[in-house]
Amino acid sequence: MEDTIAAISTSLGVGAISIIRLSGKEAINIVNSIFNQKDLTKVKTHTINYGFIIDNEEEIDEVLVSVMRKPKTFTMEDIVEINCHGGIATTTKILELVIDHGARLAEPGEFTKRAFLNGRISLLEAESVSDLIESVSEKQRKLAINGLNGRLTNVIKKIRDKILDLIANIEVNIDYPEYEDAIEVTHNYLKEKVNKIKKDLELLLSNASVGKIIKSGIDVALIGRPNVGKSSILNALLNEDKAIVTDISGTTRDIIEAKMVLNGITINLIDTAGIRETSDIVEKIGVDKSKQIINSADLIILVLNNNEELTEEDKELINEVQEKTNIIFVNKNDLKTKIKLDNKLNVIKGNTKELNGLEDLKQKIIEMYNLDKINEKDLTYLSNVRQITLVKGALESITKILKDIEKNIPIDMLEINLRDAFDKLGILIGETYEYELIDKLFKNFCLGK
Ligand SMILES: Nc1nc2c(ncn2[C@@H]2O[C@H](COP(=O)(O)OP(=O)(O)OP(=O)(O)O)[C@@H](O)[C@H]2O)c(=O)[nH]1
Ligand SMILES: [Mg+2]
Repeated sequence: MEDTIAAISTSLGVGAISIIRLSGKEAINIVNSIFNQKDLTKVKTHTINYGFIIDNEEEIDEVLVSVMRKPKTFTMEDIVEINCHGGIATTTKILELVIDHGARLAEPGEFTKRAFLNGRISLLEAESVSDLIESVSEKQRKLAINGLNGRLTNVIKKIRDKILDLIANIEVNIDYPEYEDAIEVTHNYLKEKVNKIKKDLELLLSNASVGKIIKSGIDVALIGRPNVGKSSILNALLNEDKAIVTDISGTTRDIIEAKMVLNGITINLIDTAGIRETSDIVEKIGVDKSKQIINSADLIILVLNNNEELTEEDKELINEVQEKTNIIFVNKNDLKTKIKLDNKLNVIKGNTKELNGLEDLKQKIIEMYNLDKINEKDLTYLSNVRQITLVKGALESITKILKDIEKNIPIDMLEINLRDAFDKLGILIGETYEYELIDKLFKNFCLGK
């Protein structure tokens, strides 16, 4: 934190402008020593200054230099940004110069890490910065900006305050039993309050699955025997010839992935090798991969052939996917119906020759995931595994308290679980943290941010 750090903050390539950013005590002095127009140590804060970057006598580039003194900056340290002409040669030359003059090359995410460590943003907000940079869709962008404006942090802080209130009241009861103004924390009182906290946490978790969908999309796998038309369905959904289609069983050997968008949500389509017993080594590897995908995908579309009777393999697959979120698509309904299915199964029929049933298939996905109801105005969603795990942990502790209340366990013994929930939510927003963990978290950021 003592070093002055520097990095190229724009993406490195050909472009009109690039920005080299410095943060730290020496930021202004360092840039001043390679700037020829005026004394940057004397300029007002938050000003843009025209001049040339020089290396001894040689002019390197004509630039605009933003000088921002602490504390009203992103990192709460002095920040200088050099706007130079874009392109690899000029930008790297200027970066080399500031490093020669005393700056250290920043690690990925180090600017944001400093913003967090100096108390300018919470950990959730910091994570949103990287989400924002990585956003490719409008919904992802909105999710990230809602994290950045502190909305989610505030929701968590409010829940923490409720827990802290309870802890404080219990402590007062224990330490000052004679104090009459204090709220008497009874089992019933505690039960009511803890139940409310439980509901808050549950709501966060149920919203989290929506956050995940917005961020990473839904993994949808096409599974089935060879030749039933999985690749044809992939192509029809995408409206392009992405996968090879032939009438030879075992055409698809490897996983084929493609993206489509439904109601603004990314659908990661996965076409797989047809599942059957085979002695062909390459095909067998593909079949094994298909079986793994059944377990890892969010949604399985099991494809059956309308023109054939059910085989043992079909039956096994039908059984297997019942335990997963699934849709059964009976393909080739342009041909004579030979398949006989249990009426209880919920199926969609169609074919890829006349493009029949494919809109129904899309509609079904929209319904299953409520994609038409995702409300981006109020997106306070937990958006990664770290966040979800901590909220789950807090919920576990809170649920334990409710069980202990039923067992009539003395109030002062319940406090430990309240504290545990409080701590977990503290780690979530970064109020308490381990340095190593923070280091790891910020390493995922891009350079210069
Ligand atoms: N009549 C008819 N034929 C279809 C339909 N869909 C696919 N086919 C044909 O069925 C054959 C197999 O199609 P694919 O899409 O390659 O089948 P697959 O399930 O990907 O097969 P593997 O990759 O071997 O597992 C091809 O000859 C397609 O033209 C359909 O809806 N109706
Ligand atoms: Mg195929």
